[in-house]
Amino acid sequence: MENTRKPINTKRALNEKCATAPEATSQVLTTNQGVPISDNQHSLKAGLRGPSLLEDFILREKITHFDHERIPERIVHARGSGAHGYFEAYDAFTKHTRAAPFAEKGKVTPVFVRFSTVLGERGSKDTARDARGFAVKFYTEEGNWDLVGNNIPVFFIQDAIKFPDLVHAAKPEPHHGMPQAAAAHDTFWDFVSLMPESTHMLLWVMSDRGIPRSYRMMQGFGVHTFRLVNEQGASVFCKFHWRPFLGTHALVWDEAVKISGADPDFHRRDLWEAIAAGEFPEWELGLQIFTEEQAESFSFDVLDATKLIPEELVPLTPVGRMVLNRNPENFFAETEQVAFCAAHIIPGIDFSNDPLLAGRIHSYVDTQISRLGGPNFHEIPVNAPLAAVRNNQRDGMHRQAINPGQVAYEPNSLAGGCPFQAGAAGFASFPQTTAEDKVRGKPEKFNEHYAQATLFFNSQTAVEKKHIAAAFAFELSMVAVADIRQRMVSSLVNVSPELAADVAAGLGMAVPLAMPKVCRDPVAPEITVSLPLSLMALPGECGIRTRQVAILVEHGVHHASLVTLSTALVDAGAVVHFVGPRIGLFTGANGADITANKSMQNSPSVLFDALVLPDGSEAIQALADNVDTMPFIKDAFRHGKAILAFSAGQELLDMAGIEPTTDKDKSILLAESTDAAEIASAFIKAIAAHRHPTRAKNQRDEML
Ligand code: HDD
Repeated sequence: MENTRKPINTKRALNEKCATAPEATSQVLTTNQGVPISDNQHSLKAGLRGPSLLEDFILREKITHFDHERIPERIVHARGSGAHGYFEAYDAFTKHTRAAPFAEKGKVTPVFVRFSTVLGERGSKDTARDARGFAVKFYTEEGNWDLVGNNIPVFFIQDAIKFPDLVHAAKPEPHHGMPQAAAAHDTFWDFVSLMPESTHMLLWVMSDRGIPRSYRMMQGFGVHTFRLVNEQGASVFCKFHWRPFLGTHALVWDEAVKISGADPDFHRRDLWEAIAAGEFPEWELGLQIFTEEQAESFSFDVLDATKLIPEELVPLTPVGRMVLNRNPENFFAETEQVAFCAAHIIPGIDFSNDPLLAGRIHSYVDTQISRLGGPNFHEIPVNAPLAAVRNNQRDGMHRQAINPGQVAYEPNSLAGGCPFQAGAAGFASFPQTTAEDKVRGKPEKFNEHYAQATLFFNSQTAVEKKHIAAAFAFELSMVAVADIRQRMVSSLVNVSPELAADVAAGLGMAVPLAMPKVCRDPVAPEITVSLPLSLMALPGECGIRTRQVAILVEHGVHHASLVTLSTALVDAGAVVHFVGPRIGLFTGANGADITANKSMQNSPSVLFDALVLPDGSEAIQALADNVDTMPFIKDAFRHGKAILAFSAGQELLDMAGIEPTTDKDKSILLAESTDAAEIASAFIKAIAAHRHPTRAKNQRDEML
């Protein structure tokens, strides 16, 4: 049967029929049977003070539907945010794949993307230290292709059989249901300290990558080695990388913790507001293409998902860009009901023998059956392919398609043999030769657990190393059982004695002996440093589009300088907020009004990327008297943000104990209010540098 449903981005007839959008006019309220409802405020009673009646079908329908509104949340990645968009191929990439999105230059394929944290429940905070899911559904004319990846290119375990144990250890502990959205507890560290293959991914999660600034500012990775297969049936191996055009940026830990209180929806809001404002996030898709022969020569096994391929060995080939340009219309219908499945591939893409991937191919379809209530989840609009669906699968819970006719089998003659097998035009698995015994085991290279963890650590800048050590020390400080801490630090000795010493110092313990290694005779790694693994080592200028700038205001501010500065910031793409002791109108020194759209209570400085302290002595006096002002300024400083202080505003810096710019730190700028136009470009540059972790030595700390 032909799938007659309309494309995913058009309004469906059913939706239009049921539309009750706020802007709808002349539409009466009805029951789910379409019966107009005269009174939605009172249940049916026998007399005004009498008992409610069982016959009130309107009340019962409404309450029954409400009782069943919640569906099971995802077992992992429950907390997420999604958006629609498209992928555009830079060029035809048919040399290596017949996959539809890469068929020709400029080809556009619709996508739906869902970003997520892994551990927290559906209502948990966005800024937990965690890996982030990065799942992309491509609606191609050859069916849906789901690239279900993370913002980290490696995984904790090598074999899917360990996944339930990993997740049980990491999720809230089963006896008391704590902690929420955090790996900082005994069972997680017990498990990973007994599972040295986790070490490489631990390094990534403890690095700044575990606390991204924004979903729009993270990389994405397909993680596994996949195959690309071309029209002639020739195959190469491939790894998928998404790179954000806004750069890859992180929060600092204290900031992340405070944001989770100030705005638990921080990443969801950021994504939604950027798209709503027309600031569409973009990523470039780069592929690492390599042959089986090359793979054989590497010091690691490309089927081991705890290993990456350094870009020095196989550089990225850019093949296209992805743009997210439309927010969902309904969170539940789209973001919650979207069902990603690692099994969803299309002709031109195939699996490798990665044993982690093999388990995923089973797991995702299986989980959707219970999460979305049956085997027909592919009919939910956000999951429905644009490609026609024609087969003999029938019935089941929540079936939407009305399949006409007598025939639901193949082969048949009664329906003229339709639908018939596509033959060479259809999906055919790559005919990889297999001729080995069935075993439960793994190749020797899988036993090497530390070389790439060391590579990652050694590739970081001093600040990043410090953050990694601090994150390990923090997480392990939350572990009650000393033996677990000891075992984990003994594993870190194998990564780097420097790291182990820092973590041990942070925990007030001696550095233990190195944990014995499983792999006695490792192959020497090809490289010892890979700069793309660091967020800070390579220079990158990504501008200030969508960066949030707080300008403190009070009665008596110097109005003209703020107008000049904010105009320059907005022209450069930043979002400027006037933040007062309350929202609403303030009168500037010249009598002109300025409206605060945020208050220091509803929006503390952790929600902004940069801070401006205004001129105007009356305003500065009032701000100095306000209990919220010093924490606002001190946090902005502590979190390495660009700060600009005009004339009298510099007194607030003094009061906060912050000394102005030194050679080391070009991010605390002082200016006369008359120089607002001149200082704007230096301030924009300082904001574009994202964070300034190296503050002056005589201040609170050398590296933040
Ligand atoms: Fe998974 C969800 C990513 C290993 C089983 N996974 C899920 C999501 C992402 C990933 C991004 C959320 C998709 C969404 O937004 O709806 N998972 C990964 C990556 C892995 C990985 C990058 C390793 C490379 N996962 C993995 C294994 C298994 C699963 C080994 C099981 C054997 N993952 C699931 C799941 C989930 C899931 C239980 C929960 C909800 C869902 O699938 O739809 O089936």
